[in-house]
Amino acid sequence: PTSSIEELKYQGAPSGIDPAVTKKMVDSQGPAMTEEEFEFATKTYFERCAGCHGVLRKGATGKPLTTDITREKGSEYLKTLITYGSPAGMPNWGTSGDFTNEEIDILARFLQHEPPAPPEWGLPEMQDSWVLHVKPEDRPKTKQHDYDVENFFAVTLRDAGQVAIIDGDSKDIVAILDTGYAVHITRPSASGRYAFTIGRDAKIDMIDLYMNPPKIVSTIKIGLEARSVETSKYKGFEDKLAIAGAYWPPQYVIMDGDTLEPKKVVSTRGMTVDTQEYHPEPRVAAIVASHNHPEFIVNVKETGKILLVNYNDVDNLSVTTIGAARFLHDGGWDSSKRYFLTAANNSDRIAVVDSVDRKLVALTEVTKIPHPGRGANINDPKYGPVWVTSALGNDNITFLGTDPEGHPENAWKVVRTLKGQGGGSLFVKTHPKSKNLWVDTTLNPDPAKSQSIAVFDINNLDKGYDVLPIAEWADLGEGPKRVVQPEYNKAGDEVWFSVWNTMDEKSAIVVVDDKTRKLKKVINDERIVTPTGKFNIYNTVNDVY
Ligand code: DHE
Repeated sequence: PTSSIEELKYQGAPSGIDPAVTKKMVDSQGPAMTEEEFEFATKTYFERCAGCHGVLRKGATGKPLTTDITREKGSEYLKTLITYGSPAGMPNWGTSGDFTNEEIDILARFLQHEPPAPPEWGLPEMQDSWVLHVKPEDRPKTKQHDYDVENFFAVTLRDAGQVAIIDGDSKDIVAILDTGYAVHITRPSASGRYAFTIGRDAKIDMIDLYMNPPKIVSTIKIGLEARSVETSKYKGFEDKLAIAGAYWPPQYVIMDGDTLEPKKVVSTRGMTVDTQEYHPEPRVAAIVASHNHPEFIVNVKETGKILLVNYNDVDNLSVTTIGAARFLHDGGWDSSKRYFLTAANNSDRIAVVDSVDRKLVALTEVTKIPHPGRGANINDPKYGPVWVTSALGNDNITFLGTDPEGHPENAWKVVRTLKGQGGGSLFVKTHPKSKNLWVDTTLNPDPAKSQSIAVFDINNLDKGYDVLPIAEWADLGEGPKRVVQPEYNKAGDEVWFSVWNTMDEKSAIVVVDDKTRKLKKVINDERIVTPTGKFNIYNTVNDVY
């Protein structure tokens, strides 16, 4: 099956970059344009096109649109392509009614001018943006409330630009905090005391979960657009450092773990892994903290390289560069936390990195557009320890053997493929104490699938799945109500789902009893607006999934 519109819109979500900050360049070599037209096109390009074609139009999920190509193709060709789309995946922006003919004409001319570049964002800009609201010495010495912070959930309220801190035991909303634009993920510090939230606008908020109620103690903007943040977890470095990766400018920054003071900014611009051509915009995707060395593992999307950034001596930074495949996106650990498995989603491969020996051990072929989130680790009754991913492009749920010692014949091979409800899946989840494997189908065009969840019995995988109507259980009324991202509580006996509705409709979080698979609680407080990712502190710190 070809990609659905939902899938394309997912990869092409609006950028966090404010078009007003770009350098305007109506150059004489492109077709005539007014300043207003150029401004309109710049804004529209960031909102609709940059996610796939890149800010500098060098191409990523979408084809390159540099002026050497676009001028040769000319206005008529570009207008037709934008209007009708292409079988290769370009949406039909004209016939869908998204853009008028006049707007398409402006965009076609705009693409024949040099791209307006957003500014760089180095240490001085980061330092200027950095606000230490509460200094470490002014923070409480002990926890100021009776909640168990390890069972807190940091919940992304995407379109509200907020994070909700919800207590997993009582289901109380302990705090709602204003964070970045279209806020994306939260990762806790190794002690579990601090939660670091990053917005698509590259703003990081550091939340002190010991305060009553939890508060933001430091804020920094590490670029113009970003998706990932992580903290140091290696023994002796707990809570010492944080790292964030940016989409624009393409770079990562290492910060002080107590204050977010920026220490070292490193560009990811460079050569692609395969053709070894220069790429000016290799965005930083997932980052995980190694448990085996004082290292951050950094996925660089467009160059297809995985960097092992050793933070033992930040002034003499040593980086191991592992060649994998394009375009690296998300991933997680195997159950032993030695091997990092990550999706190269345009190569339809899973790259496996040995974090002890610092090398690539496999580049396993899977089916169309793997999207694991952090993946799910299961002890397969037949194949032993395996790591599981679902996919955007088809209904396969793919199991990779992860036990080179106990089951060497299965290691890094696809040992089992299950059929799920359909494509458009974003996340899978299980827990070491659970017998369930949960698979969402958030972006499936069929509402019956996007609003429900498939659950497999790990001890009887061939039996197929049951479907739980999560959105129906939430009983919210109108709207798309997509069910997204299963997440366990600390005890591993409850699983939480977001029912992600639009901004003007009601959303909720649905809590399911893991043993009985029955509804346990609907958290439908009106402050829960557009919930998506949920990060249980204990499970995220300890990489339990
Ligand atoms: Fe995400 C993780 C990038 C759209 C929800 N997302 C990630 C990571 C990256 C990423 C690089 C890994 C971070 C890490 O582990 O360090 N996401 C992107 C995109 O580029 C993309 C495709 C489009 C965009 O422009 O942002 C995108 N993501 C989305 C959504 O539309 C989702 C579904 C809803 C939302 O909140 O925006 C979404 N992404 C998530 C979630 C995670 C995530 C919930 C963390 C999953 C986990 O369990 O760790």
